[in-house]
Amino acid sequence: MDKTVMITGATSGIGLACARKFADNGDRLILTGRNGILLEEIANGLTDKGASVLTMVFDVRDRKEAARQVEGLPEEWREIDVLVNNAGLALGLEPEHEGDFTDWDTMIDTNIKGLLTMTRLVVPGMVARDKGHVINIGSVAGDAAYANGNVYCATKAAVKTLSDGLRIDVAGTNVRVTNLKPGLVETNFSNTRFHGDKERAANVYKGITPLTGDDIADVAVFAANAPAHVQIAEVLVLATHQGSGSVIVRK
Ligand code: NDP
Ligand code: 8X3
Repeated sequence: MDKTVMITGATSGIGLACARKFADNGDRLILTGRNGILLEEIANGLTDKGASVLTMVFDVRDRKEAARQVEGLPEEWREIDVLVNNAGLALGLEPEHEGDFTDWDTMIDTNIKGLLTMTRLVVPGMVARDKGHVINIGSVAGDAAYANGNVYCATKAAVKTLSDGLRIDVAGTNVRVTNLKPGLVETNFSNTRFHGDKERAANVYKGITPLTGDDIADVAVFAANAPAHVQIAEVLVLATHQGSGSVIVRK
């Protein structure tokens, strides 16, 4: 309740679900994304329900713009309590030796470097105030590679290592770090991964009841509201008929 929560990539899927769930929890929201029109629509919908929302339009890969906007936050929005590092994507599902250089760069620049940029910009304030929480959206894909997942899996393995590293580095403070690792969540993720091939994207969720963005957002809100001495360090959330990143039993 009453926390200021910054969510990156709040225009879709897990980020949007987090925006709604943290708003329901009575928190103030800083929503970031690339699509300013959509972001504004989402913010208006939440404001109509009584939430307090600020929007920021930038690409997490644009370090200068991200810094300009975070450093230019209005006084009353500067004390960020929770950073949800959610913006991210997979592009392609091909053997590593046949992958696309541009897709690789985009995943690395967004999932690793974008997350690091936001952490670097926001966490010093948390440390100075001796209060805060970083929730990184990792993935089951970061626990072990699956066939053709190579670079995406590596970016999520990096999210795990960066979460662990940050947790160690702020252990002397009251700042908490959570690596929240979803399994199969039905969002726009597969559409993006398959460059808009809707049929291929739909097949990912065939024969199994996938997780929803809300399922993941519930865990994020729970972690953020745990008592101050409790640090939910890492959570793996799988669909019930999913055994691991590569074992999915379809009916
Ligand atoms: P969606 O595609 O539905 O949402 C991704 C969000 O990230 C969108 O708002 C998108 O904005 C934003 N985004 C992507 N690139 C950038 C960027 N460079 N700068 C700013 N925002 C950006 O997918 P999900 O909700 O599923 O994905 C959210 C996170 O969850 C990702 O980190 C993903 O890796 C992770 N995840 C997803 C799982 C799944 O099965 N769906 C499972 C495990 C983890 P835009 O529309 O402008 O691209
Ligand atoms: C998203 C989940 O299994 O499609 O990170 O990689 S998976």
